[in-house]
Amino acid sequence: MTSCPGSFRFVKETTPDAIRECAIAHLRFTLARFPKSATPRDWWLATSLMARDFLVERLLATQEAHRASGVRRVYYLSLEYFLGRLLRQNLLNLGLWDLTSEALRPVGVDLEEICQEEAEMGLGNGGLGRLAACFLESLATLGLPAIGYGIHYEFGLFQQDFQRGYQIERPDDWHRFGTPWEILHPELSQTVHLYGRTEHREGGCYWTDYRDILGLPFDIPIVGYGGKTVNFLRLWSAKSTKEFDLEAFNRGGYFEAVEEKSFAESITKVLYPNDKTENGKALRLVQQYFFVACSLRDILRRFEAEHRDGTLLPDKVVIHLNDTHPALAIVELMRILIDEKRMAWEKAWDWVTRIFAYTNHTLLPEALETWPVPLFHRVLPRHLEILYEINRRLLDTVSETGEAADARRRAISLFEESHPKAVRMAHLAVVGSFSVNGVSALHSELLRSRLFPEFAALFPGKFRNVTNGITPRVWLLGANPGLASLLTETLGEGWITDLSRLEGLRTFLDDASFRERYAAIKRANKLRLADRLRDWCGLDADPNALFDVQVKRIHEYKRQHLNLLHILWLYRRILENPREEFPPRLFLFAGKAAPGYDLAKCIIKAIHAVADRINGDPLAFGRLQVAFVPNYGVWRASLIIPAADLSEQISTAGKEASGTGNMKLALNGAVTIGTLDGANVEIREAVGPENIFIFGLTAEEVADRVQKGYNPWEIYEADPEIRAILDWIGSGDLTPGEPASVLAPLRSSLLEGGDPFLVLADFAAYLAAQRQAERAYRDKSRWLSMAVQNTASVGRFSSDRAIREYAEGIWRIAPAAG
Ligand code: 26Q
Repeated sequence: MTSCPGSFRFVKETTPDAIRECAIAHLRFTLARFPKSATPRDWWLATSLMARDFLVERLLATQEAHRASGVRRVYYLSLEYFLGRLLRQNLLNLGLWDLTSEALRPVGVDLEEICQEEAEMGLGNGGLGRLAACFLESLATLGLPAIGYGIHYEFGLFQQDFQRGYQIERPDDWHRFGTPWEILHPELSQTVHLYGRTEHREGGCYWTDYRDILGLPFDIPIVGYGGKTVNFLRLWSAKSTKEFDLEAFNRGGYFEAVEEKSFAESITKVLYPNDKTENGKALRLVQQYFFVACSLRDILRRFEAEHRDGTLLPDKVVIHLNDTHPALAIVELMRILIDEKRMAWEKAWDWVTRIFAYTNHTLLPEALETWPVPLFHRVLPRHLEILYEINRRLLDTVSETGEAADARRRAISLFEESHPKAVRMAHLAVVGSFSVNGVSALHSELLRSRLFPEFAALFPGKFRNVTNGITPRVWLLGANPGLASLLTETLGEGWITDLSRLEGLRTFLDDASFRERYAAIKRANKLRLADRLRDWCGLDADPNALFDVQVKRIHEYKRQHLNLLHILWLYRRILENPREEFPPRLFLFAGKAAPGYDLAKCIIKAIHAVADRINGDPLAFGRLQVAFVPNYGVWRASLIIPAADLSEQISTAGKEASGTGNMKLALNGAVTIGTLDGANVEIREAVGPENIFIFGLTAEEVADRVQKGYNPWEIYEADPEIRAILDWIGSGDLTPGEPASVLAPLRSSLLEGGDPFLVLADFAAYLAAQRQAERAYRDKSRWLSMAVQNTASVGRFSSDRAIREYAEGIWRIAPAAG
């Protein structure tokens, strides 16, 4: 690291003394604190500011190099980034972790401990947001020119508490005391329009009577491993253009004057939870447009500053849409090119469809975004006109006449013929992009065959697969330092940036000393987690138990309730046959339920009820434990995942687009029990069928079963074990002191509700797979081999591999100097 001359506040060299001096300078001059009275939080902040000096220095160098060479860049547009805590990861990537740790020791500060002071940046719901964070990290590590755009939510995903086993949501006030990681750039503010009406005159179109909103950008530096490239994530915060409507105020309209400000600031107030009940909400549309409009203006401003020749736009700019959430960008760029740049429709559309690429993250029909046309018309009148024109031209491509042609037009239309009519954002994203990809081989195949068959026929070259990945710097180097050290000692440090090198571990499969160390690391990770579990849920975890882990958002399709039925099956086995021997197990759950998703919340309550019963039953002591870790996020994930033995990936086949938790767990040596869904299919190929427990219906069989009329009652009637378990859940026995009906919705969703996710259909196969896992775990040496095989085989699930595929196959961008 080079020096930063000119001010004593900046680190001059990367020695512990210089680092400590810099942190102390920040303590003094930025925070106005004496070292002797500094709190752990002060030290965290001062250390972060020290790290930030390094980041900023490299940020300026990288950005200047990219600007000067006029590189082609990718702009990643996502409504979500689940970054977690940044101090630890930034220091690791800068190569300063050990030095900083050493630097702070003489002043009595423990670096690991002060890292706990940081609030997580939880600006995401789950997989999609965390994927965006892993992708930004890989882009920087690979030295690729990329800028992320997102929203500076005042409140991230809600904080989760439990009261008597019920989920309680609290606001996530992550920004209350500010954050050292963001750099405000008021000079780069943008103004965007909303509402109003259109006027067509003099051959042009004018959007008038709109309201103005100001977008203020906050930049978060994103450092790649090795500290060379520092890209950034630009997050927009909405503000009123006028602090105060003076005219309204002078008329005596104090509240009207304040209303404007309060409306503007509501736009980026809160991250929407991934929730059916939130679908179609007006403020979410405003949020999406605000975000897209600010980002596009910023992209065009930068392009115009870097290039004199305006026709280079499609050569220098590629914009990636992380799901349909930012797909309004397609219409907004059309509007800018046509109305503001006065370009002809055909040319504008040619440019747009050379600039955008789209990733789909879901096949679930209820998760596909649509907007009611009346709402769309009110918020974005001009954009609706443009949508109609895109659609007219799209439908014209179906040249035939007759009923079949009408059906095809209805199938591809950007408008759903519902009441009221609705805009289909996925269709817009498909027609407006040159590339459409799914996130696992199976998912991409189903996109072509089930979700977009007409488009796949119309644009056969557009559809591709890029299987998701995870960054090894966070999910191995950061989360599992013990295993990371063993890998480095065994293979050298090359694995950190080339995860396929883990294959080299195969040579050590029979090496006694390696095996011993691998096993000892897993045990240490279990002890580390057991320590935390006392705090998080008051559980005294048995470190000798098999740690059986299901950590992810709570959703019916992910089938946490299938896991729960198995737990009750095991518990019944203990009650009926208290002497039977089997390996002790700890079942761990974590994950948030969307606030309006009643059945998901009922599943949480059911898991708590079962946990209370089992953990308090002396008969289960030493054999079964159940815990639900509250408030799952990146940090808790990084403590749970390295301690896991068994990874539950049990979604209904055909429903989970990819999953990324499955990759994190396998990398850390957990064996998967799972369905042939999402990336599990590819994980099986990688680790081999003998190192994974696959069970249940395939996606095709699921579709078949449903099409032939699946009836869960038949299973209930035929299987006394299932009947006993479901009736137990419905009986009220598990929730003493509460109404008997508390868990009834769970039972009835599986029977009267028709069991839409085929939990009962897969139960027998799941039990059989669990028995296999149990047998394998009894043989400690066999299990250890399976765990090592998993770590050795999943290198291809690095986000570096995924990003290379995007960069070469879709974005056509290359590493740049700087
Ligand atoms: C939509 C409308 C209104 C409000 C919220 C939303 C919304 C928000 C977030 C809809 C969906 C999401 C997030 C989806 C998500 O996380 N999908 C997951 O993406 C991962 C990365 O590709 C996959 O691995 C998972 O399989 C997929 O479920």
